[in-house]
Amino acid sequence: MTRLSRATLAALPDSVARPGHDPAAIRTGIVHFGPGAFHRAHQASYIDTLLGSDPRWGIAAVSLRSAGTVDALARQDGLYSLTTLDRETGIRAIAAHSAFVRPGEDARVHRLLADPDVRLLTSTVTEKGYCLAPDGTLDLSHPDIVHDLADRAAPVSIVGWIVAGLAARRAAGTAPFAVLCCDNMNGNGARLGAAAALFARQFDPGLADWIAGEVAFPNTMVDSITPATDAAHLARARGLLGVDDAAAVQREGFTQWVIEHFDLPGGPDLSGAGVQMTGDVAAYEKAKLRILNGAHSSLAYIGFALGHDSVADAMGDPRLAAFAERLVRSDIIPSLAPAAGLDLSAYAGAVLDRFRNPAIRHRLSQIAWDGSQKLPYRLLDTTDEARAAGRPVARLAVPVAAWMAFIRRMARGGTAIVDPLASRLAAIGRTAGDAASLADALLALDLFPRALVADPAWRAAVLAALERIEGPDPYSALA
Ligand code: CS2
Repeated sequence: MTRLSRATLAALPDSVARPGHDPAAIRTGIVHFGPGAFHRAHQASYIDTLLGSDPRWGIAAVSLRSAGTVDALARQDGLYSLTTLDRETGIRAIAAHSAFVRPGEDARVHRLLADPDVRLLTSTVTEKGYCLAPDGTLDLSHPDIVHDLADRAAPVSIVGWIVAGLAARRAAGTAPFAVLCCDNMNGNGARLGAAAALFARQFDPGLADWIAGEVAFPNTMVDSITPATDAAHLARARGLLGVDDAAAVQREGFTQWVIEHFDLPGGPDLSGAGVQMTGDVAAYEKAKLRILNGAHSSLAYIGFALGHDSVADAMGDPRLAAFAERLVRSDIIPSLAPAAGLDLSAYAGAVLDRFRNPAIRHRLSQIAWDGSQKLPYRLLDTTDEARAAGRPVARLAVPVAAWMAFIRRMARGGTAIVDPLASRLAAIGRTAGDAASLADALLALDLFPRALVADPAWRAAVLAALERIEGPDPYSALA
């Protein structure tokens, strides 16, 4: 079968929405690191809209780790389909990418980052891709950072690349690009900006000061539930398009991208493309991380213990759905300060409804991996604040205990754990004895806030929940 490309675009069925611009006419104004499914389903769909009125903002897709996606995009002239799955299915052909850079093509990345026409650098490299320590600052002992400080011309980390690009621009007198971190971390832009400045400070304090003073790293909130592309989706896309599409993505219809105001003279009109620009993104970010991602991770770990496979399955289990609702309303919302224009209760209701979307098969395993990176922003910050404020912490302990049970089950079952701490987690999961020794060993990891670990009430709640989850009636942990 032929594949999606510029040549086959005109022959797609009428049901497929087309780009509002000529895909051959776009130029490169954005460099994106990590062109995985979430980027293609989210940021690139906004940029595709923007290109309808301004062809300068095509995206150069840079992959630092694997060539598969950039090669698939290149073979299709950058075209791919975005299917939205709700009560009705929608499909749209996207043409937002103008260049495709494989791992190892360092000279091309250097050229792109130095190009005065490139004004934005965006990234979705997942939480662990930023090489941050548990306190959120750059981990100078991370092997990728050690490598990049020793060989600054051939970085392997996003932080190394950002600083290499900014150093070249400063040396050439070119205005800096702005950096939009699009991963699910609290204060994502501020953290990445501080990481870049700290990296630069190791060898050039003047550059570090320039980065801190001149380069915009706005915080962002990104949201759209995007299950990984699987064989079933590739087949569905083929059916809807009549051609093959190896870069097809699927997501829910809902999408939101909120960015803190930043100055970029001559930069893209993102708000015209549906992005919400705001003075205070922190309230949105925190609400989204704690309510949506916190509930997601809770459903993933507890759902796994109860034998569910997808988020919709987990929400179809009345006892688990009721627990998620109580967790969100009684434990998570009280940790969020009221914010202008944000009705937290309505937001929570809408999020839980989105989880029920029967048209989406979002595997719990996709959410469960990288727990050591996700738990802090999603659940532990909430819990530690509840502890400090004297609010109950017992229910918030249940998903953490379920994560512990998940790690043990994976390790004992011989499944390779996906997590930057994989080898330590696997060793603990394989060798720990009773629930108390499993909990003790995992709570010694530095991802847990010290004050929380020292709180006897929380520790006892984690242990009680773990014993129930690993016992004959895991539902009893939801009581
Ligand atoms: C999910 C998120 O995989 C995960 O951990 O919780 O990717 C979630 O689907 C998105 O943040 C929704 O915007």
